Amino acid sequence: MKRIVVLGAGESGAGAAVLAKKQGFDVFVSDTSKVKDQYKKLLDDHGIAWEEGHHTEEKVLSADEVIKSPGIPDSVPMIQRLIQQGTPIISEIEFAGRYTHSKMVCITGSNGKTTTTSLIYHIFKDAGYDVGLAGNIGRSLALQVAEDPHEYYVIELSSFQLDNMYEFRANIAILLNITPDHLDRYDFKFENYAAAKMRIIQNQTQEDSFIYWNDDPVIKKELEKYDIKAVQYPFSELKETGSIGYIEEGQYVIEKPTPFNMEQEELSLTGKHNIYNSL
Ligand code: UMA
Repeated sequence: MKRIVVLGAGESGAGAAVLAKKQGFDVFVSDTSKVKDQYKKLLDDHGIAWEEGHHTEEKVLSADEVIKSPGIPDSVPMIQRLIQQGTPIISEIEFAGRYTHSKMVCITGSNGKTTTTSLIYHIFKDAGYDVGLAGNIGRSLALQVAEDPHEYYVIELSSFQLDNMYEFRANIAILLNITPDHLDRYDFKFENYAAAKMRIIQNQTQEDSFIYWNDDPVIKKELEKYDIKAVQYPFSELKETGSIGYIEEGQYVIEKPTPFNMEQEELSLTGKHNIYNSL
């Protein structure tokens, strides 16, 4: 039986472990700190073996595949050992993506992603769609795929989650902005962090959509490096060449794929940043 080791027993790790168990893997969870009671209970309820306070080397290094919580940096010795011995390391989102055919709406960016994720989820929910809210916003995608599946997921993705994503495909990818953040996890190189953010479009096909802020100089520069397959929907505050979403005469205007207008005043979110988030 394939052995999956989950490192970190928080929201991300505990959810990944439940899904792995349901899929019939030999699962072991390890956390260097004390595990919160709610996650201990979740793991125990599913008969999943776990440890706290340390990572037992032989139990971790015997994994066929490791699911790493986003809060664990690559620099920790156990991760370095796993990399050295060639054990594949993936994120919980990558793992969850293998066991669902649901449509994925994924939001990343340095700022505004929680607001935008919440707003999209709210719109889907109000429109009557079967939708789950997941990711960096604080809810495990894997746990929902295992126990409470939905037709659509609206997922906030941090750069840490994107780092260990390889095959996962975002049907709709939204990139709000890229400004320096978490650089300690990226060798203090901004380009490494920007590259992590751009992973949101990897694996997108012509059937997918890519929505991004047209006026972000960093995104603009990054876009030149990629062969983008998805249909692109750039937005900007004001109407400009290329943008399909903008503000004009006090209205939100969306040109494509379905023309849509809305009075700016009708939206309860105010402030400049929320113009971008709303677009
Ligand atoms: N740990 C080890 N070994 C180590 C180091 C840490 O076992 O060497 C353990 C810690 O003791 C801890 C766990 O690993 O118990 C770390 O887990 P985690 O921090 O990834 O915690 P989770 O509760 O699983 O939360 C994670 C995200 N945390 C981070 O990215 C730091 C949550 O985002 C996210 O909501 C959750 O998964 C579900 O997807 C939080 C966050 O701060 C909100 N995100 C950052 C941000 O928004 O700026 C990126």
